[in-house]
Amino acid sequence: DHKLPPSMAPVAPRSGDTIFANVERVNAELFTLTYGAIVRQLLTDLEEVEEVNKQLDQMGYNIGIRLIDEFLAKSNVSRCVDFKETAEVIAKVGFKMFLGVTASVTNLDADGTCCSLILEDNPLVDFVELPDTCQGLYYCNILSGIIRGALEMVSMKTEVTWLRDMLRGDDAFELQVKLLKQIPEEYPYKDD
Ligand code: MYR
Repeated sequence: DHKLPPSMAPVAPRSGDTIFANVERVNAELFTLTYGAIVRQLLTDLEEVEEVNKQLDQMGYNIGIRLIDEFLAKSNVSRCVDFKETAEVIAKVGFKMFLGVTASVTNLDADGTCCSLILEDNPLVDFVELPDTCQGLYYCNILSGIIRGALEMVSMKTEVTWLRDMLRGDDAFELQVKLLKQIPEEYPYKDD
């Protein structure tokens, strides 16, 4: 099998951790390693890296359409007035809630329907190094799927694309989120 899995290294404990900070960190590490194991398994099971990208995106979509309920319940955010505000909510509240980091919103286009989320810190890729055989893999494709799925449940059809990826040698992770159309009737707050 020529497709090697992402390599991972064990993590040294950090001195000064309180018990609770430590428990949280260990859970974050378990999450990161579990995600790595999923990607590794997909690489083993599927023939093409392109198929792995598709599968990760689909898994993310399926998570996103469920995660939105938890997000709306926990965050108490009210409906966003425009797409830029939606992007800010994802970057500052959504990422914080589910990934423990925030992103910044940049490159909003003139009609306000396309922007970038920049992640400088991405816990999904801690300990990950891609071998040359994985060129073309979008390791974090689950994230783009989650965003696409979550936004679809609040009436926004989007296209979410990786523009930069640190595992490919870029200086940050950049996700482009493009609003394709709004479908109000799918918004879960409708009274029926
Ligand atoms: C609105 O416009 O009505 C508010 C919609 C906010 C949508 C926020 C979606 C959050 C998705 C969480 C992404 C987490 C990625 C790990």
